[in-house]
Amino acid sequence: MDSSSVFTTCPYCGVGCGVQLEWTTASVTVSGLDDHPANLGRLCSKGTALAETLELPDRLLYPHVGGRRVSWGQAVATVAERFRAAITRHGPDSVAFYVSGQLLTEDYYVANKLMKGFIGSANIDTNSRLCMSSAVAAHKRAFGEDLVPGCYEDIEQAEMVVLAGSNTAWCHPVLFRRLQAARERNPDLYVVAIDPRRTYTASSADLHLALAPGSDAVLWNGLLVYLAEQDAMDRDFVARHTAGLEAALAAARKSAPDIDAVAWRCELSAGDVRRFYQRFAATGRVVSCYSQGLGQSSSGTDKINALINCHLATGRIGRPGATPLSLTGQPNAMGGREVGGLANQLAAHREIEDPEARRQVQDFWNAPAMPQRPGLKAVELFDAVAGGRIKALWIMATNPAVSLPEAGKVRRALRDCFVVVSDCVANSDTARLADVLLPAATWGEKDGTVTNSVRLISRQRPLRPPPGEARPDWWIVCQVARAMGFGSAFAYNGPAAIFREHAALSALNRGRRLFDLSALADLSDERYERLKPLAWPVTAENPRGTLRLFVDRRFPTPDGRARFVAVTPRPPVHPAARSLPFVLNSGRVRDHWHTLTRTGAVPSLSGHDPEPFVEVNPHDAAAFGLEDGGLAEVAGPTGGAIVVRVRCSYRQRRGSLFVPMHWNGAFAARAWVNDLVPPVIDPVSGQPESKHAPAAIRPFACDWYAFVLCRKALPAAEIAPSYWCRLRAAPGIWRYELAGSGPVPDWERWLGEGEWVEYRDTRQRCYRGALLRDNHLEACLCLGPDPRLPARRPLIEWMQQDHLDAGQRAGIVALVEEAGAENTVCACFQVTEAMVRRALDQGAEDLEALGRLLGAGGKCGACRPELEALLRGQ
Ligand SMILES: Nc1nc2c(c(=O)[nH]1)N[C@H]1C(S)=C(S)[C@@H](COP(=O)(O)OP(=O)(O)OC[C@H]3O[C@@H](n4cnc5c(=O)[nH]c(N)nc54)[C@H](O)[C@@H]3O)O[C@H]1N2
Ligand SMILES: Nc1nc2c(c(=O)[nH]1)N[C@H]1C(S)=C(S)[C@@H](COP(=O)(O)OP(=O)(O)OC[C@H]3O[C@@H](n4cnc5c(=O)[nH]c(N)nc54)[C@H](O)[C@@H]3O)O[C@H]1N2
Ligand code: SF4
Ligand SMILES: [Mo]
Repeated sequence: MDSSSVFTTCPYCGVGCGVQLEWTTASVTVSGLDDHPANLGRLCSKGTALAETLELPDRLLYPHVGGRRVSWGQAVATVAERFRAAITRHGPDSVAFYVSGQLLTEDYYVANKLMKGFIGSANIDTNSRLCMSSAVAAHKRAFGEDLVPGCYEDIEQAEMVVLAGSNTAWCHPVLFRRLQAARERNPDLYVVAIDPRRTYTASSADLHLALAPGSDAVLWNGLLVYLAEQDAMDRDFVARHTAGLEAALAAARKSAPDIDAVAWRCELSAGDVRRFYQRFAATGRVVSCYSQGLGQSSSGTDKINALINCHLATGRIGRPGATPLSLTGQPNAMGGREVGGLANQLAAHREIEDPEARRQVQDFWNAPAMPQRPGLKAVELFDAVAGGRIKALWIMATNPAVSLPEAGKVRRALRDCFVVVSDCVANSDTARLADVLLPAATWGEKDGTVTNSVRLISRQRPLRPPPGEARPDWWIVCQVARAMGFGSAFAYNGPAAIFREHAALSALNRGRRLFDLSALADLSDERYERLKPLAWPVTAENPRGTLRLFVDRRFPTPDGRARFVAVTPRPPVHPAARSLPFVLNSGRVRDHWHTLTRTGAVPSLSGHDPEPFVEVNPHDAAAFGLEDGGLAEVAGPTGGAIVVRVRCSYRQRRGSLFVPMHWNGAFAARAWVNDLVPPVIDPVSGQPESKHAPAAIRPFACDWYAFVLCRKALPAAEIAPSYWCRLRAAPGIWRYELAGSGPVPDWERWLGEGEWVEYRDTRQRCYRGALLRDNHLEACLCLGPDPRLPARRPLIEWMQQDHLDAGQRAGIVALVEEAGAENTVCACFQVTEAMVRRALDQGAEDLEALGRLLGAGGKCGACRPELEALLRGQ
């Protein structure tokens, strides 16, 4: 049997783990790369399941125009023609690209070059606007450039780690495992989590500050005041290497004069606030990590600067174990920032507004045009699409019909614009609205580089050629550029050539900016192929890269000093109000990735959170007549409403709701959380306030509730228009959860003919049916008048068997056992919560025992925080 292996990088989060793929003609195995500096051999549940994403069921294989399959030549000509026509009639600003932090750096580089240098507009923005733009803006204000100073080793060397607005255990799991391992080695390492929800990250911390949503700036301002008052600042560092402390301190004093005021405004106990401040003041090596709980806010930039202020005040930057640390979301959000793929950047960390930068980049590209001013940022861009000002839009590797605020309006706007979509799946909510669909290669097929949270550039390498006529994104962009008449500037023979040009452009930064890859500008194809992970800057002086920035205490500002920013905290734009009494928060679950196009196809990842849900505090649930496991309608301020499953949990604050961002029209009836999020943005960064919308909730009662397990896809929207959702229960097996009012569906019509084994209890209005062919379970369904239905798991297992024995045959319809705690906790070994509880009842006392009995937690370890909580009886 032939076997081969390749070293590549995980396509999910910004931790940027190195992955080894080994394959034979029969199978592919995935493991963590031991010598990759990001993960040192570890992978989380999503990384571990990567082999299962190699066959995406809804893969887009061929170019389409107007719904019809066409050749690449025709598709490219159509795109070039429509873009050119719009530019000729309405000018370059009538077209736009909306791209993604999931493109590779080489893809991103050519897209940015085409839009800015050749079309001559800055209308190229990206989903990183929804994600990293407040961090970018805060870095620029504080350091003079978008720089993440630290490295992952800092977390291991710290004595205190603050996780601010970050659900690290689920969203950066391998980094979290590194932190937990460091805590095992050093029991004095103190962890503080700041999150209104008691996430598993928070419950694993030494101190959890469950602050009032949106109140972070007050907390950090209060810390700055405390540091000043306790004389805990590094006066020498402040005097020699910073500017602006007085103004920042004055603003902080106004909003957060003392601990009691902070406690009151943040709805925390004064004791907890004091504990946090005392620790911070007394600990030399502190790393403060931040993510979307700070960034996705109408004052996200200020919140991040308020945090950075405290590091500047104590000189805790550029030193081992002491740094602010932005945790990047997507695998290559950082690479996109390097190439300048945002509407307010030019290229290579240079600014559009700077005439010298414009001239230099134009000369370097030998470009015919150059934008003179910034372009439209994501939310404004889609406003311009809705208003008819954008005539042609090209969307690459992102799903804005789901992920942008006021997503219903985005979907309507896309219907009226000429829309090109490059994607690897055919049925995303955005792809379904495209005029031209371009099949993109994806992970496992793509060749190029990505940069993780800590500036570490790693290679993505292909394991096989793309299927059908799918092509890499850089190739697609270059084809269109050529068809538009810009051939000579886009005549690359592969990603290595693009990377060299990107590195050569960055060399113009020498002496001005820290982003500099000049030592890689002459990288041969062969060395590019073998490139090992390394962190920029990569220069003649530091040819192996640079782990930590600001070691010399110099910042890339005109006077070399870092800047304090005076922050006056602002509350969220739309507070909860009488008609919308809840604060709606949104974010991620452990095993899913964004809009489900990849992980929604993977059975082992779908069992952890099988359905769209709203997490509610049990007191609120009781007050609003909501039942755990029932359905609820959640409504937002823009008229949108969704229907999702109720999950009662004390992890949720009273007055707050949490809905995951993942579910959408391709997987559920009405579960777009962004239909409830108004398009409110941070005035500095343009990042939306995705974590805060006012909302109302009420029970959504149905006459019947059902689940169906079957082998073919069902037209669920026709069967149960008010509530349906689909997921992969096992390879080749779909699970549908459905509910409706009025007459129950005619199942035979939908599921087909065969031997139906049935059980009816007309008094209880219960129905169980199983469709057998040759004693092989084809489909089964359970229906009843209330949401509590029998367990799905035994049926899923029986469906995977070739034949049923007599006991199982009888068992199908007699299933009465109620589904309890059926969701998986451990994805690697498919261990459910119920199985863990049974093991605990049988005397398992610690993680080792659970591992021995069930395997749980023994492989990737992403479920350990949940297992630990169950062990603690939570
Ligand atoms: N499993 C998984 N991992 C992922 C992703 C994924 O889709 N799935 N996506 C990746 C991407 S692109 C990103 S950007 C990152 C995001 O990573 P994170 O930012 O860690 O994840 P989120 O769930 O978006 O939000 C983090 C937390 O912010 C909290 N929060 C809400 N409001 C506030 C507030 O006012 N103050 C504070 N302090 N906290 C608040 C929420 O309760 C939530 O627990 O995850 C990356 N990793
Ligand atoms: N309410 C709310 N909204 C949010 C957030 C939130 O926390 N709350 N988080 C925001 C954040 S931080 C982010 S990052 C966004 C993410 O939101 P999106 O970017 O919209 O989500 P994805 O599902 O990652 O979309 C990626 C698309 O690219 C496709 N794709 C995968 N690989 C390739 C490839 O190689 N080439 C091409 N051309 N296509 C490919 C996938 O099939 C998918 O359709 O959502 C944002 N929206
Ligand atoms: S932590 Fe998980 S999802 Fe993130 S890069 Fe590593 S393996 Fe991939
Ligand atoms: Mo993100």
